[in-house]
Amino acid sequence: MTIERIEMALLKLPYVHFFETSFSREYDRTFIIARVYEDGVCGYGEVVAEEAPLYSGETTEGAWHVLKTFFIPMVFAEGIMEPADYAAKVKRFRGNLMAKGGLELAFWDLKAKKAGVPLAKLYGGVRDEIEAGVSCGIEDSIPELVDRVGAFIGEGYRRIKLKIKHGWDVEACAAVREKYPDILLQVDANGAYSLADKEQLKKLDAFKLLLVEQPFPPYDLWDHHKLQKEMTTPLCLDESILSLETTRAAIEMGSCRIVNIKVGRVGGPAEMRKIHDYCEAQGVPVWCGGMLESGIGRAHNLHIASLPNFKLPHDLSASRRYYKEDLIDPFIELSGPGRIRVPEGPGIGVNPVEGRIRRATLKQEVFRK
Ligand code: OSB
Ligand code: MG
Repeated sequence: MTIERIEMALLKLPYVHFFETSFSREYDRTFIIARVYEDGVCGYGEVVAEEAPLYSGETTEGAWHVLKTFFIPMVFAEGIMEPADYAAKVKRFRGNLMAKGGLELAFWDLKAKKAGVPLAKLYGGVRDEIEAGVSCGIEDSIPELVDRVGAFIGEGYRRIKLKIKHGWDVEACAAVREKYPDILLQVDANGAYSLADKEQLKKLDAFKLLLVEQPFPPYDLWDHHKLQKEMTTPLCLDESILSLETTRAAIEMGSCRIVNIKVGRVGGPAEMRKIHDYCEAQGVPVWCGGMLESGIGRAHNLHIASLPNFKLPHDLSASRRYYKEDLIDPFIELSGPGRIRVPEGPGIGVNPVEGRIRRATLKQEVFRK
């Protein structure tokens, strides 16, 4: 058997509610779905690069280019069929981790479907339900934020993450904490601050936060160390965690005490696994971050979050928190207060709906040997 064909599609889906972070307000999500076919079986992956290089240096069009020009031709030229083989060989190319990771995910889905087992089983997952969480963007006003948090709590979410930036940090935390003294609460700055803001950030220690995520830009590991020394709340890194090596540097330096793992940001499941195992050995808990994925990428994340060291609640919410018409059947839903079941079918365990994918498609291309 060989890989018969690989398809890429560029999709755009509108959000049910805009999503604002320290760098932008977005109303829709543009992303790539990769499909790998072997013997009539199709593996699905999602490339989490965004349209603009704000969260990371990657973009959807850049990812499309490197997949089309380098990674997909490599798969055909070298007869690659196994995800581990793909991960080892694609490493010769620098960077472009989201592009690499999206295609590797498709290989994993394919492998699990051919074996007739859910991906969680292939990965060695240890739980059939994961702890959900919701990431709340910046709103027009604090009362609107508090209302929105209340609505999510009403739906059953138990862990809330607030996006913060200059002018939307202490006040936002204070308002949410006052109304909800007991919820699990954390914040994410997406690198908006610098060490000059140390005294402002230290005020966040007053709000019993689970963690403060990525206060400084991705490469400022040493400044994160300096801040962590002076804060009681654990720092957690997201954008800085790009490989096992950057994770090791961050932990050895004391730049964070918790790690956010996004499978796309680190270049795919093989690297995700190395980071997971290293953190576990160090006693550092990890949790699964999200990139507002469609149901395809989110189903992948559910399987990943079933691994043993994914110990804190995740940025994994139900389909309808993100999209009116998610791409999968059935939709992802809360299975109990603050929980989501890991899908039980083969592979990602949810069914992508081709008609919905087609309706959201901006462009598409098919590749063969
Ligand atoms: O920093 O965690 C982040 C979404 C896009 C880019 C970066 C981030 C996020 C989120 C959304 O916080 C989490 C989710 O998918 O629910
Ligand atoms: Mg983050």
